[in-house]
Amino acid sequence: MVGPAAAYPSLADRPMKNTICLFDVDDTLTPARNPASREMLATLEALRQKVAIGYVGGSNLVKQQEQLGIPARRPVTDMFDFCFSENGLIAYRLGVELASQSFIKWLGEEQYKELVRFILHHIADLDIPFKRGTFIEFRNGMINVSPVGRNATNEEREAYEKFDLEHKIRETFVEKLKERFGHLGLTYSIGGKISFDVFPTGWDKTYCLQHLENDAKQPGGIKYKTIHFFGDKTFKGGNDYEIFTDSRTTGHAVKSPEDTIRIVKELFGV
Ligand code: M1P
Repeated sequence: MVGPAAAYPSLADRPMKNTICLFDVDDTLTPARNPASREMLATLEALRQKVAIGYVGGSNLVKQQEQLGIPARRPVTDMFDFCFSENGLIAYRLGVELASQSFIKWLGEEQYKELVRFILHHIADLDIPFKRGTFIEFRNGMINVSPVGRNATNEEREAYEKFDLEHKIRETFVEKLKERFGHLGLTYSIGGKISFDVFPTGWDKTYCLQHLENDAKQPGGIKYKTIHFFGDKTFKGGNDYEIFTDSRTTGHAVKSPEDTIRIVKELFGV
């Protein structure tokens, strides 16, 4: 999958055309916030000859391009049949964007401003070893909140994560938000190392499944009878939990990208 696009059978002509494999990104396809390996890219390419493939990530498309597209030297939207960024709030099928909703439209400007005011005050008062920049990242389907700031380097991310686990900074922060904004119907998901995602309840990774269900209703669309999902944060409270336990999917808990490759090879003989 490095360089120009390989040829794939059309979705209707894949040998297992009613099966799709959906992958989480961080620590499932790539090390967290780092590029995919050549072996992973080759495995995905081989798998795409047999079944439909897609990813469903909490992060935005820019980060998925960095982690998957750049190492393959291709647009990430060409590498998968389905690309679901921000849990599927940004969605592509065969490189074409599908209709999506927005967090800000759902919440409204006034309530959003109140939420931002509370978050930034809370972060300003936090006594943590260091702070960087971009404490709130505004995305289409969610906001991402980071006490240390999204501009932290890889080294700073590791250091912050250790501090956070020991001092429960994010956990306490989320409790306060739940207390203060319980009426808003928001979900807080600690999916990564330095931040947590905030989105309307129900807009977790299961959100992307509606795009697959809609596919069957389109002319020439496919009914996906078997949806394999691979993720590392499949435990309760992890951001893969809901889709992993959903009755529409067959869930696979993985420990690392190498583990994902092993399971895919065992299941599909690629
Ligand atoms: O994909 C998991 C998470 O990855 C990032 O988290 P962090 O920077 O804290 O490691 C974020 O993009 C987050 O939105 C996402 O859920």
